[in-house]
Amino acid sequence: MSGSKIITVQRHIIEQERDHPEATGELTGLLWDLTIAAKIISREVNRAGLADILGLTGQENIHGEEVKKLDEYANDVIIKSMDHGGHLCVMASEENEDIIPIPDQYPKGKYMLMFDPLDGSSNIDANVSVGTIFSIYRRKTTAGNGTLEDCLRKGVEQVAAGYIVYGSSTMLVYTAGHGSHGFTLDPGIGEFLLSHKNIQIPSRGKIYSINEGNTNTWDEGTRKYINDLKKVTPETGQKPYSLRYIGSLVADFHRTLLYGGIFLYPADYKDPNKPKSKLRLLYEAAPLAFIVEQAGGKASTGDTAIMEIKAEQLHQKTPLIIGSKEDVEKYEGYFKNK
Ligand code: AHM
Ligand code: MG
Repeated sequence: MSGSKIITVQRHIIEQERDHPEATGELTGLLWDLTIAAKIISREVNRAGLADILGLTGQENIHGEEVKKLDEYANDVIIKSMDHGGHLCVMASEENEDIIPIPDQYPKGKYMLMFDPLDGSSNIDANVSVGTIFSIYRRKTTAGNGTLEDCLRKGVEQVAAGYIVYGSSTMLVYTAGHGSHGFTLDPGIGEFLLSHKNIQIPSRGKIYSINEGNTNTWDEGTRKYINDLKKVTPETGQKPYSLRYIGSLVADFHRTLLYGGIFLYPADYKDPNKPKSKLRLLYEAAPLAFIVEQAGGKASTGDTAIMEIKAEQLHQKTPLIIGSKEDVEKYEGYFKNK
């Protein structure tokens, strides 16, 4: 490979900003700091077994779930990597109940960062891929510390979003609103190198991804949709879809983005008057929705575009149906007619 073909993530971010003269370079700095945090987390995830860092801390996070040591570690790494750069005015993490202020001694910037430090962490002990998801907005307030109001936003207002999947290799996928691009970490040189330029999700896939153990809690539309995916229709030549479900959102989403198809985490209708969702709007659904839309796909609750939902609470949850455009649209048809 010739040297000129090697595009590091920082070169890519800088070149994207250069194409937009209004850019100040601050976003470049912010994303750069994030890639350092990602490399540190990647190193730790990869040697988790060796470092004997696995296991529960015994504490519960604000959602009442047991927290693994690596979750805390990843959360700390991101907060400490991002709090002093002068780019941010506030942060919010899936692991912290309240917003995370920028310490007094550091300058405050015009962006805010929301993140899920280590999603899918219940899989870590089985060596299954986990991931970090992030989302960046421009602040609404004008100076000083950012506020909760700055964080309660609509997905369409995102400036950038991305995820890092710690898998057979570590990959970073991000968008700043000009396509979704993927980078693979070369451990030899410690750099993320452009490997998936301008990702385009197939308009229709052959794979569905859902926790099918929850069938009895789904709405009728979802049940019928999933059932129909398994049907063979010789007239149309449709073969049954294949099921793939890792149970690690970033890994399931990454496969869906590259191969096409649909990932679903619908609401639980055990109590039909109080449907319950699992995934978080600000840390999980909205950033992945931004990435999938930039790749030509779609993200929906079944009747509303994820990107159009304004968060009312920091830890708000939402159904998430995401993937190939035609697959998601077909699902919406079933959901609305249930
Ligand atoms: P987490 O943020 O506590 O790790 O939970 C989110 C995870 C996602 O990674 C995954 O898509 C989902 O939970 C799996 O849930 P389930 O085990 O109910 O299928
Ligand atoms: Mg999560």
